[in-house]
Amino acid sequence: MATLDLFGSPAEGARDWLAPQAVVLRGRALSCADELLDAVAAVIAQAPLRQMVTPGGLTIAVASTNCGVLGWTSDRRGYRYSREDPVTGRRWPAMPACFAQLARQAAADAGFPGFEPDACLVNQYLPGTRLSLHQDKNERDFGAPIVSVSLGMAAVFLFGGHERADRAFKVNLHHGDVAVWGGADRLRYHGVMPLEDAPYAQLGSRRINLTFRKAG
Ligand code: MD3
Ligand code: FE
Repeated sequence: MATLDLFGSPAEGARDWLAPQAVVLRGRALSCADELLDAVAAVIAQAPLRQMVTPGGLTIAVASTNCGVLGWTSDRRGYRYSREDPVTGRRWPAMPACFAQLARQAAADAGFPGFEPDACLVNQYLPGTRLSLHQDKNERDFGAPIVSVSLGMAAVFLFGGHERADRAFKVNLHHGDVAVWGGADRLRYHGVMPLEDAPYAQLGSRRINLTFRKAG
């Protein structure tokens, strides 16, 4: 397997193209990371992190919540986007302004102007948590890109092809990195290797990933 960035944090400002329409903007969120983390805490206070269940009845290792008009949920009835948080019965917390601004600007930097996300999935990984290879296909319109922001502990991301069996390559994602992918690369398989425990300053032994989508 080819590996991008084997050694430590890459240079802030670097752009690592994984495919023609998939790029990692290194350190793109660093200048607003403290504000993002405060906003994450406020979202979690209103809509707690929870481990969802797959339609097949398996508990998902990643703990999740959402903000924005639409939130991604999974239960025995299936995967879907909903306006209400099934745990609280209320609407998901509003998307913080700093989230929307970063997602919009990062998408534009990567060649996707006009991205207006209506959904932000907040995923928490603890040491040992992994996310198996999957495609993101619960959204209505695959024309919009997806923007993902990594905070806290580093992770090894798996970037695959359009078939589950296609060879995946590894990409290290660090605190502050922002990944954007769309167009022909929107439906690639991807996942996250089991997280290693290397506590990160402000977050301790946690990784938080924000995934911005146009879902509705
Ligand atoms: C896909 N989350 O919630 S996003 C998910 O780190 C999800 O929490 C992961 O997959 C996470 O559905 C990964 C990061 C990402 C980055 C680049 C990609 C996904 C990508 C490029 C192509 C396809
Ligand atoms: Fe995904």
